[in-house]
Amino acid sequence: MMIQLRKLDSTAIDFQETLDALLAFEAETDTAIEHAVTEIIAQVRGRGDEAVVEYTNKFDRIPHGGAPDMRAFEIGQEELHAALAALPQAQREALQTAAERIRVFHERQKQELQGFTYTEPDGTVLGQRITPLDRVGIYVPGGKAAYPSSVLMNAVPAKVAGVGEIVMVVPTPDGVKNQMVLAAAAIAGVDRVIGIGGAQAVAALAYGTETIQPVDKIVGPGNAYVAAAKRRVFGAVGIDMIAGPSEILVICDGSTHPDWVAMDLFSQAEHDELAQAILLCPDADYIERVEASIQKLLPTMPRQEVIRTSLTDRGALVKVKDMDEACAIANAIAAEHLEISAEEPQQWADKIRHAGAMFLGRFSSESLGDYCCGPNHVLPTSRTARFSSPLGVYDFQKRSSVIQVSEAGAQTLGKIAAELAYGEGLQAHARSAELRLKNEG
Ligand code: HSO
Ligand code: ZN
Repeated sequence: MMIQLRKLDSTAIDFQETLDALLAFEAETDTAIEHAVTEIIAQVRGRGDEAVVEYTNKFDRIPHGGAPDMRAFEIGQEELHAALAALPQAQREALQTAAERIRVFHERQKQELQGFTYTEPDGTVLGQRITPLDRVGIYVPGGKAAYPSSVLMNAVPAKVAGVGEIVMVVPTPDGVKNQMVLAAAAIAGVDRVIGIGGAQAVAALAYGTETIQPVDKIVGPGNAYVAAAKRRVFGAVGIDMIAGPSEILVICDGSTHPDWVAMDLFSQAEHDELAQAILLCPDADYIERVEASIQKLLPTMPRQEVIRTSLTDRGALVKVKDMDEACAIANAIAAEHLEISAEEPQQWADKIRHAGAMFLGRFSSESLGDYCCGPNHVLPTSRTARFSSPLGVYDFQKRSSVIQVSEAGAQTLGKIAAELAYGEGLQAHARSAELRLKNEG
């Protein structure tokens, strides 16, 4: 069956309107889900492990009458390492190499994130200290969307940041454990893995139970229940982001093999019916060739139905005036992934300001970045690259200001502070500063 592709021309009068409609994406807030999640969180806060065990037995259909208590969900280090040892060698080595490359990249990131201090002439010392979070929870979805690569992308930066304890939760629907996910946890050095999921796992991580210490931040993707739970517990703990469907925007000058571009578009479309894959190109003939490649290659893809829906509902092949216009449109879209598949990509990359990750040149397929280049694949989606960044070491650290005022500094700063404090009507602030002035006391 031929696929009907959306073809747009940037010179059409309704182009902007069509593009805006195509980009609009808002995760629906389903009130039934909100209610269910509120109840689950309340139960876990009130009854701790007992509630977590009940929900897990029920929602994950734990076999043999369900688990009696939380201990049954614990997945110990021996089991993680056994899973790693049992992987086919090629898979184990790929996972290990990917982890090492991700680690190297994030070590670099850490070097960029140093604290500082400076001393003023009167001896006052000011600075900023960076410290890792004590405890982090990583949510890993169960079933089909359980990506071992995402375990590495979440856990490795936390480890590099120096997080004290990394606790991973992963549901085991029907009691089935994803061995590659466990192996990835072993490689990344996750401290504890618990086979629970859903809103009950998020609540347990956020508020703690008899057997789970509360964490300081919860990261990782999940279904609508998990997303709703993360939103609800935010404030009691930090969260990373609520990730939307994957997106790829390819800018091509027409010099790349059209099959390559078609497959790059597929690579994100295959994630999800709601994923978005868009091509921007100044060459109309080339767009025809990419379309032909899409028609030719789609029937060969195991996930062709997902790809078909994604491309038909949210995809587009866009004829632009020139590469400059392509860059301007790319900035407006602020895609999660931007490929610049062009002869001399750097000149165009210099014009890009908003993109989660940029893939420059025709050899940089986005899929390489998903797995093993080193930079993180957890990226801002739904146009949030305008104001947010890839997941990184900095997400597992926080900053503290450090202030050590000298006696001389207290004289000059004390007068300024008192002046402002009186202005705000805050007497105690003013007096606290003034008591340190030499002629007061
Ligand atoms: N492209 C996804 C990440 C991923 N891809 C995991 C393959 N596995 C994030 O948008
Ligand atoms: Zn992907």
